[in-house]
Amino acid sequence: MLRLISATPSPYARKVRIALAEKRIPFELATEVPWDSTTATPRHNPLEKLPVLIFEDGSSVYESRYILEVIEARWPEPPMVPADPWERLAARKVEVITDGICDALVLLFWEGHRAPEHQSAEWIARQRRKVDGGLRALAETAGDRERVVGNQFGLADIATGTVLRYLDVRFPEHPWRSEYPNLVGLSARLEARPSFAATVPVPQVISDKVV
Ligand SMILES: N[C@@H](CCC(=O)N[C@@H](CS)C(=O)NCC(=O)O)C(=O)O
Repeated sequence: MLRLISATPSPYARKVRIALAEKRIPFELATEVPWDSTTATPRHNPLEKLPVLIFEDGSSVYESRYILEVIEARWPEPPMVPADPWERLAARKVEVITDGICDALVLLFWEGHRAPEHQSAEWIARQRRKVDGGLRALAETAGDRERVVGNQFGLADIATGTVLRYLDVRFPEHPWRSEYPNLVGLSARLEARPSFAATVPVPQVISDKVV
């Protein structure tokens, strides 16, 4: 059986879990803390990051965007990526934005773990600009439509829904709900789907010293 190395708060892993659930692909969920030395992640990904999708023959793929492409190629139904080439590019652009927001949020999360005297105000401001710029772009792209891109649920909805819920988990003080009411409605609709409800992110305890 397929195995997915995942972490409960990870927005990257959640994208993959949702795609697998939407396509009804059975898999074994291996929940790990990627920051702890006990994780099996480095045995399957030289970059030491999860998610990692491990096939029956022991081979693996990593990097959430790439994993989603592999899943789409192997299990095309129901499609998560639009058939129309321009819509497909638009959906992938949304994923570029949401992954960029997540990357900046992860950097902010770790900067917040440093002693206050070692934190860089400039670095924090730089990452916050990326988060806010990305959210603004998402809100503009989504508008008030039912789906972020096109008329069918898919990659752009998965990418948008996962970054918004991750914000709630790690940065509950972020004012995205008051700033972007259209994203609030979108997030609520997405979280009502069974694939989202089954993968609600929760924080993990990290035992190792990371920064
Ligand atoms: N670009 C990667 C990001 C994955 C990522 O940063 N995963 C985190 C957990 S949410 C991780 O495993 N971090 C461990 C590390 O960077 O050493 C993806 O989309 O898969």
